[in-house]
Amino acid sequence: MDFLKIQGTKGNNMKVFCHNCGNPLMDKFIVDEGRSRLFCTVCARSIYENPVPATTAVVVNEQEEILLVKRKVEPQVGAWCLPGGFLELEETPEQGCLRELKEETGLDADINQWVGNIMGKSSLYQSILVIGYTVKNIRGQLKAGDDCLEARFFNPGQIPPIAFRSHRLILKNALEEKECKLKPRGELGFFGALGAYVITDNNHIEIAQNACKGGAKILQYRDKSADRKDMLKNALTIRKITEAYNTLFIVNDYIDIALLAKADGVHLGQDDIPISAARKITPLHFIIGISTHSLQQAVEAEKQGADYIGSGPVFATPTKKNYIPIGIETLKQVVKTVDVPVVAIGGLNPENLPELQKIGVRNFAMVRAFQKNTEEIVREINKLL
Ligand code: TZP
Ligand code: MG
Repeated sequence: MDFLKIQGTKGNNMKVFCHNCGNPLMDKFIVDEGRSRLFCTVCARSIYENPVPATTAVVVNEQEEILLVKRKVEPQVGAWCLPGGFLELEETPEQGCLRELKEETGLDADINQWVGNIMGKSSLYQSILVIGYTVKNIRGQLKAGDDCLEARFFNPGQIPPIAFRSHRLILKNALEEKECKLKPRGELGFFGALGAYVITDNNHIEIAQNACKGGAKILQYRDKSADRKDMLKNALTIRKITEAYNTLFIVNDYIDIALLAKADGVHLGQDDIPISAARKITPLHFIIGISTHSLQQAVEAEKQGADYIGSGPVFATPTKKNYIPIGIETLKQVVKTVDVPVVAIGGLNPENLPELQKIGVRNFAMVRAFQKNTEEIVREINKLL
């Protein structure tokens, strides 16, 4: 039995001292359970670590706008999210949800419907269980309070990036409910513009590290040379890096590696297995993106349920040689036609992005342009938004 250190093998946020008697906790193997648990020898019992329960409310007004609050406290100060917060001991989730709504926005409401339980990871609380509800009979005067800097209704087309994955998924669930007339959008739609979509080519780990440091919201591990065993190792390392920076992690081509590394999603090509098949073996909220090379393919990919589409190559590129560039005109049609996020790709560099911005592109995938000075380039591109 070893005394747990503050920087223990179980992570920085695990309990170190017993909350009953204050004595140091140990890591003890519990034979009956076949696993180790934190244990207090003075109290002679296991001390459990559990997810912290929180609730959140999806509030849609008569104009079909969505209520968001700007955070005043860590984590993610200054970012927008749904109203909500932690449960108090004596509350039901429904009561906690309505209390948090009142405290943060000044509004009263009634619970309409449960719309999902999502497990969230947290740098401060390790693991949070977020319980989501839609509400009805909204009343009162909108006024930011408690731990919020601002409370505002947003048109669904102009939602700013939402800080927490759990909130994005709950919002997605809520908007997909039949009685809601708002057009459902994928999780990525609520992530706001992605800006720099970094794709690795060589030096995968270094590029991932620098991309995350520069604030990349999304990173794709694309490895055309390593064997699968090494790919899995790399993917596991990249998962750790991206997780620490709250960067979405997508694996190119290989669903098995994406799943084993607990990536957020996979990027498929036109010749890979269809999205419907991929959905059967991936978790509910797994992101599936797909490369498309024409307007027709883009429309079809959306119909098949892609969470985002790659559209390109926009310009000729040595990274994908045997493809005829689709050009700006087709890309413009794609952006106008499909509702899921469109990621432009192929021959992009910081100089030609303004041209793409003019036709409404907000997500820029690049391979070569991120191979050097990754951190600076990511910052430069994300500043465009
Ligand atoms: N899919 C369409 S173009 C492309 C891929 C993977 C390569 C883009 O590479 P680069 O170096 O950014 O032009
Ligand atoms: Mg591929």
